[in-house]
Amino acid sequence: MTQPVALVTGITGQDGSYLAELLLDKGYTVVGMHRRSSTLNFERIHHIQDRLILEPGDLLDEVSMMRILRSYHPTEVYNLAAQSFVQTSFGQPVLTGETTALGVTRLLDAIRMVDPKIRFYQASTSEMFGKAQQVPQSEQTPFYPRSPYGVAKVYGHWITINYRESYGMHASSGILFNHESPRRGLEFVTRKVTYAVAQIVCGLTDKVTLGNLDAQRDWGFAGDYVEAMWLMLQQDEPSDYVVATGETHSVRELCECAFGAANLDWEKYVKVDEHFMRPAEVDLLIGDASKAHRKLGWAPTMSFRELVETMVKADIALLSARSR
Ligand code: NDP
Ligand code: GDR
Repeated sequence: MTQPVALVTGITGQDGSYLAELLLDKGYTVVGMHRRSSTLNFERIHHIQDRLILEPGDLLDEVSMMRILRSYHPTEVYNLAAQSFVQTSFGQPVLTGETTALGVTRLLDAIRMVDPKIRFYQASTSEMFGKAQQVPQSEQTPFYPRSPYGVAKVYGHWITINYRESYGMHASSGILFNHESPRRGLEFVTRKVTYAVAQIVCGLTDKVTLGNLDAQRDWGFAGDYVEAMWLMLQQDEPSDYVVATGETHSVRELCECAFGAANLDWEKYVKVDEHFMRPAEVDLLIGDASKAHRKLGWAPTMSFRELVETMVKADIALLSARSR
């Protein structure tokens, strides 16, 4: 039997790296699309780089995606690429729309023209629920996005459904709630906090400045969530699935847990500054993943505490190794 081929956009990101590992383990040939930059940013995939095919391409450039699809004939495409930082989307709303919204149409349309039988995964998000009127949030909860990022993702979600219904494509969306790992970008709040704890432990700083400590999120482990993406594309029928732990914690609890893991009192080190507050906030996210449990047989394996402790340990190890 020939090896299945998967194309992953956003391969250099947190999820791209975990998904690539999972697909390689399952025997796929993995083609990763990365955008050109003056400095290579393959840190997250360095350990598997020689097993991947890396192709330059951009969600802003349909031609590059057509070329990759025509060259490698993937049977599955995972669209993980996006301008994914909510705060940045307020400062760069147009770029966020071009990439995170219209980029999905460019890729879907390239697939439709090259081979509409290709199975497609869209990285949708709990940010689409935004100011949700319902808790917990499920596939039936109406969207009320609160940032240009959230608005762009709602577009990406609906255009995926539209291509499924218009052209019969096997296109699915995972409505994933926040998921984190030691590979999380340093600007996201979990990693910002765990990295700061490590810096404090190593004597490199004595504080971390945050925004809204009251925001509540349903935080899971990225390694668990990429498995749900793969499972969605193995189903006979395409669909949309919420993927979440079903537990919520505030940023304040995150601080307590992360500093506690290093035997530190968070209140001595955490400062608050307006600069990190958002023009419109998403106050409370908690997901109901019962459809994913039932239909995909998916369940998270890592608790909030384990996740935060793992990230703190990894950051302490990282900074200790650097100072040696
Ligand atoms: P990251 O920010 O870590 O990765 C984003 C990836 O997209 C990077 O590889 C980035 O490349 C790439 N990218 C950005 N712009 C373009 C572009 N114009 N063309 C091609 N590639 C581009 O995100 P995550 O891995 O955390 O998330 C993966 C996806 O899942 C994103 O779409 C995100 O919005 C979505 N999501 C994430 C959740 C989470 O909690 N992590 C929850 C729900 C959805 P580069 O490295 O060059 O910047
Ligand atoms: P989010 O993640 O916006 O949920 O989007 P982020 O970690 O940035 O923020 C979570 C919550 O923490 C509050 N917060 C801070 N956030 C950051 N980044 N920095 C701070 O200093 C800070 N202080 C408080 C935020 O206001 C917010 O309420 C992530 C991204 O991965 C999206 O791409 C993805 O779609 C969603 O998760 C699900």
